[in-house]
Amino acid sequence: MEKQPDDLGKTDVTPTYENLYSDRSRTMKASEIRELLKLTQRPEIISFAGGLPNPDAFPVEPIKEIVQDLLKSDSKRILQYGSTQGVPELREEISKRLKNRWNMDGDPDNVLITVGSQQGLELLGRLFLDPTSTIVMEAPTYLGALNAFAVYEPRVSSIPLDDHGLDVDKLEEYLVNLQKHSVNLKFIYVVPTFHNPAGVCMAESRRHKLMDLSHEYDFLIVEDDPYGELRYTGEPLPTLKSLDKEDRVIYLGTFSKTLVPGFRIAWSFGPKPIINKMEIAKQAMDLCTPPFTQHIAKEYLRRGYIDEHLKTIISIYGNKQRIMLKAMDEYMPKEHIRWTKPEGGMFLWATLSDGMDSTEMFTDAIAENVAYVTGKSFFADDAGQNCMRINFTHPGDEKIVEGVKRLAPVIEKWGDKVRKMKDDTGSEVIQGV
Ligand code: PMP
Ligand code: G9A
Repeated sequence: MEKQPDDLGKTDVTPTYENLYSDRSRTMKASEIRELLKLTQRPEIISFAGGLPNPDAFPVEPIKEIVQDLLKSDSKRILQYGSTQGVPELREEISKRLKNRWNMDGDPDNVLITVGSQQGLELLGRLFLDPTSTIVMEAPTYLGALNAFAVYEPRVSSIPLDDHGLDVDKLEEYLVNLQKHSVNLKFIYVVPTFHNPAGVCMAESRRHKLMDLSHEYDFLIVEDDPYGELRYTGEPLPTLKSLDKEDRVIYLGTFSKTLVPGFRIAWSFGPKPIINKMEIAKQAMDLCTPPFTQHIAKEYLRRGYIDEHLKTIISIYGNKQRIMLKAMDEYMPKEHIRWTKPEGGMFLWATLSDGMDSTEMFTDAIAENVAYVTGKSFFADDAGQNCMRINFTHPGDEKIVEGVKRLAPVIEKWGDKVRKMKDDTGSEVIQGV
């Protein structure tokens, strides 16, 4: 029977609104990680997917203490609107910490507080990118950055990385070529320390070379560093920003991985003219980052709690990484898979044999109640089908072992299948990176 309009004249035909959306909105893409988070909330699934901190390690007691104190002493301020650039005392604490801990020169006016560093990425896209712009990203790269920039439709050139980070020689070849074609490069986006998704660090010599290239070829560098504090072994490396003598680096830091992501407090630290312009763009976006969580974060730093907390999570995450690496070693079919062994961060990056496809395998993995992020999500083009990202910080220790045990037979099954196909056709299946 045909549906009749109800009393208000509405029918139950759902409108699509498609003809109303802007051209810009058509370039928006759902984030695979955000979509997976919905799926992996099912309790039976062991998720190696999201880059989530472990909630058992959240510093609940010190936060409770600070919230109570602040509500008593400063409620009129912490519950009010704040300035767009961010709470001055928090900017002060952050600039001091960047100087003392990482030798990065600057003052509170080099700092803009943002709603997560994800907002820093969005603001940079908004400020710098047009459809005629060219940017360089690593391959693979952080998928949230790909999505943030894609809305502005830049041309993305991907330069591969290896176990020592971005291949700066390949970058140089690319830059020489770019100059021949008079292309103006806006910026290069890099995650040099405990890369997301690859886990690797850019070697120190490469960091120096990248800074030299930025000078020679005149481009900006966006250094995204959510994981730099999470080192389990090895020696610290200098941030690019600390090597920056020409104000070319915009450094993005965040409390999401080192304190709690629910505060949504992060910072952009860069040249004052760029920080000012980002502030203006942010005024139209959200007026200000919530002062409430900014004040809690400020107090957390002032009371000196952060270093103790870092010690705790470094010990927990380092242990989880060892458990993961041991389980991988014990259960994974090594003829079909190899993986990175990072000195910190939150991820392993696994590469499967040529011809295997982590997207095809995904349904089988979910049937076994285990999840990861497919490799192709981290590339601007169609590369990475035979890769996957595996997080080790979020699951409980026993779940890590159990999850690897569930994933290993799925990989074995698909690996054997692809090998048989190659044997039957007598040919190599070429695919992916
Ligand atoms: N950049 C990178 C490389 C990340 O891994 C993340 C979070 N996974 C972000 C930015 C965004 O972090 P947040 O918005 O929580 O600060
Ligand atoms: O989207 C999120 O929840 C943040 C995590 C990012 C990632 O998994 O890389």
